[in-house]
Amino acid sequence: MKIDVLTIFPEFFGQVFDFGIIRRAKGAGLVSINVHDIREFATDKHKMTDDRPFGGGDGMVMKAEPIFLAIEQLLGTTEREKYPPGTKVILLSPQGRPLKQLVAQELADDAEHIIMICGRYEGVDERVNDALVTDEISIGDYVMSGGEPAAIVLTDAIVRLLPEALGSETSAENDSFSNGLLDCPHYTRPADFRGMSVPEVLLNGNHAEIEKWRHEKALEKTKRLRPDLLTGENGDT
Ligand code: 9D3
Repeated sequence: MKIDVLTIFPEFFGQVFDFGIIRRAKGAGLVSINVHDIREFATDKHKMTDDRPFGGGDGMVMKAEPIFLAIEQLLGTTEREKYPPGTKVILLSPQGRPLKQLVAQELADDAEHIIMICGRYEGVDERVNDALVTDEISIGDYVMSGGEPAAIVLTDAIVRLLPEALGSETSAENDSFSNGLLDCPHYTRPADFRGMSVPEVLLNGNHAEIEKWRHEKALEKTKRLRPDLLTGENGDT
C-alpha cells in the first residue's frame, strides 16, 4: 500500500510514522508513507494556498489549484473516473463519514494507493470535493484546527490492519471493536501491587474459566461505558 499525505504543515508529521507497528510495516515493505507540502504546488509568487471566501464571511478557504496540481502529479489525472483501480483520495473534514473500525478495515482490504488531503482554515474549495475526492472522512464529533491529526489517526488504524503488520504480541482478532465489545481488563506482575490484588481467577490456570471471566468483564465494561455498542445504534457495523 502507498499512502500520500497532502498538508500545508509537513513538519507536523515529524517522526510520527517512525514507531511501533507503522515503523515495522514500513520496514517490511508493506506500506510506504510520504508527506507532501501543498505550498510546493502553489503557482503565484507568494505561494498562496488559501484565499478569502466568495460571498464573504470570516476566515480563509484552501485554494483548489495547488491541490489539483498535487493530485495530477501523484495520479496523472484530476478526473476521479480515471484514477487507477484501488485509488482513494480522502478529504479529512468535519463533514465526513465518521471513522469506524469497519471504515479502516475496508480501506486496508481494498485500497492500494491512498491520498489524504488535510484541510485547514474554514475548509477547502468545494471543487476539490466535486472533482477529486472519493471519500470524505471525519474522526469524530469535536472541532480540531485541521485535518493533520485525523490523517495520523486514519493512517495508524489502516496500516495495523494490513496483513502481516501485527507482530506476535498482539492480534487484530482480539481488538476492541472487532467482536463489537470493549476489551477485558488486563493485569501483569506483581500479583499484589500496593495492596491491590489481581483477580483470583486469572491465577488458577483454568483457561475455560478465564475465558468466561474475560467475556463477562468485557460485556460489563461495554454496558457501563458504551451501551451504544450493544444496541447496534451507533453505525459501527
Ligand atoms: C470552527 C470552524 N468551523 C466552522 C464553523 C468549521 C471547521 C472547519 C475546519 C471546523 C474544523 C475544521 C478543521 N478540522 C478538520 O479539518 C478535521 C476534523 C475535525 O475538526 N474534527 C474531526 N475530524 C476531522 S477531520 C478534519
